[in-house]
Amino acid sequence: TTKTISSALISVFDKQGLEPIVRKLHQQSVTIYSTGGTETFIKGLGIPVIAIEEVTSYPSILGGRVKTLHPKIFGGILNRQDNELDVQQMEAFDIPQIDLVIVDLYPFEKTVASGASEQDIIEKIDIGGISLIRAAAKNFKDTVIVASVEDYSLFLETITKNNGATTLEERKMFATKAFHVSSHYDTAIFNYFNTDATYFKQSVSGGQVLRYGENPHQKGFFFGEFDKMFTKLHGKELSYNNLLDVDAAVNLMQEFKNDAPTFAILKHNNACGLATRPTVKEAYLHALAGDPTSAFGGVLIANATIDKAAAEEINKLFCEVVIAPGYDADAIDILQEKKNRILLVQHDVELPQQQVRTCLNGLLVQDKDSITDNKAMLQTVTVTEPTAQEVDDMIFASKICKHTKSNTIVFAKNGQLLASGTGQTSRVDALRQAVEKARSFNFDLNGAVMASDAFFPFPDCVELAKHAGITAVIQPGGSIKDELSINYCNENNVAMVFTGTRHFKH
Ligand code: 93A
Repeated sequence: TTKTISSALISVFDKQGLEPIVRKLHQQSVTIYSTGGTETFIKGLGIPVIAIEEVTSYPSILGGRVKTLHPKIFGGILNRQDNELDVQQMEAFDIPQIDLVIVDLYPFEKTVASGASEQDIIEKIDIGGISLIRAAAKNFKDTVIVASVEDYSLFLETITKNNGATTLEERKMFATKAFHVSSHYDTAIFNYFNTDATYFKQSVSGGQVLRYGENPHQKGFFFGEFDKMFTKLHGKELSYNNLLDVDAAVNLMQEFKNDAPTFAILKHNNACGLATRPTVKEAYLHALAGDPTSAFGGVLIANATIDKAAAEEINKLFCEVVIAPGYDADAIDILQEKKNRILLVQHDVELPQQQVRTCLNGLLVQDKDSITDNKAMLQTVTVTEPTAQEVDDMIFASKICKHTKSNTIVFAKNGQLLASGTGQTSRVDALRQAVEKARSFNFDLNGAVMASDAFFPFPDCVELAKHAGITAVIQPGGSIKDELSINYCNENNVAMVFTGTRHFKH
């Protein structure tokens, strides 16, 4: 699988950096074929080079639009050396073998960025070069492709190390890089053409044009297979914000999948109500009680079939979306009464295990936070032990915490979210917000538990919590000042457990 390079086709727009490669190839007695400008450049170095026109017996025509696009060139690149018929045809048609292709494409993006005219930009759509790249990359078993100036030094290193040869592995690696170049190039061309959303709609398979983005002045698109995850029974088209809430809701409810009937209400991607109860109706009512003000216009999700009794209650609320694994027929009748309300049946589909978002001029990719806090991982760090009910509530609260924007503090009691502080710049602010909210809805926090998505840097949080009535606290631990929070809890008969796992969500 190691192949020595005997011949090369070089066609580059930017001649910079080419000299050492050409010299190296010449040193290794490689036959070099080349196009117009590149040929002149190589000749200028005093190195023998064969003009492409000599191979094709055809001049470069149409102002250079057609120069390498010829069966003798593509035959030389694409032939399979282990295929008898290919070998025969190479001979019959007098096609020269081409072992190496070096291409640097017309600078399409640069030309667009320079504000050039449409005509100039169109001329910079490289056809022959991109075809050479694709052909050589496709035939990586026999051919080496260097598709970018950026790979010159790697290529030089490779052939120097191997004394003019390449391994199959190396050729495949160069092919992979080449397809990256070609796909990026075509994407740039597509983006240049794709100036209006109507065209986008017709041309991008799987891309769904949304009415707008997060705000009416922003365009928005969804790429995904929504219908694989949900059956939409009723309602208007989902908006960008609906989709974000549905995503948050589905991920949150995943945590309660195997629990008793659980109902959550979300606003701006955070749970404002969540409860576990023996029936869906009760779960809904206790979720609603968590924050009936925020629930208005919310996204609702249940982990169990919505029956008529639950539907009758839900119907009293103005809400955007209802998600459940199923609905009783009479429940659907009720929930369909509001024309716009979106009803989704959620199918049991695995979600991706990685998350992607734009960052600066690139992307951030990470594994999903797949750790769900459970009883086995709790380590009691106080003299006071939490009660069995507190342990249940702490796990419950911590699961909500994980799906709420940081900094987060969650209060819960008897399988009900009482209040949370969400997306605050300080933990103590999140806590104050949660206390304030709980009080405004007349919740008695005595005997409630507190969950925190990250450790307490100071003991002020446990102090405030204690004063509010909290009797047990769950948090990751790991602050250098943990001891201060632990001491305070010990002096004030508050139980505290560490999970060892932080759950930031930004
Ligand atoms: O106009 S093209 O699309 N037609 C072709 O047949 C062709 N073959 C190579 N452009 C073509 N190329 C491109 O020419 C290469 O990708 C490279 O960017 C450039 C090198 O031209 P020259 O060697 O004349 O400077």
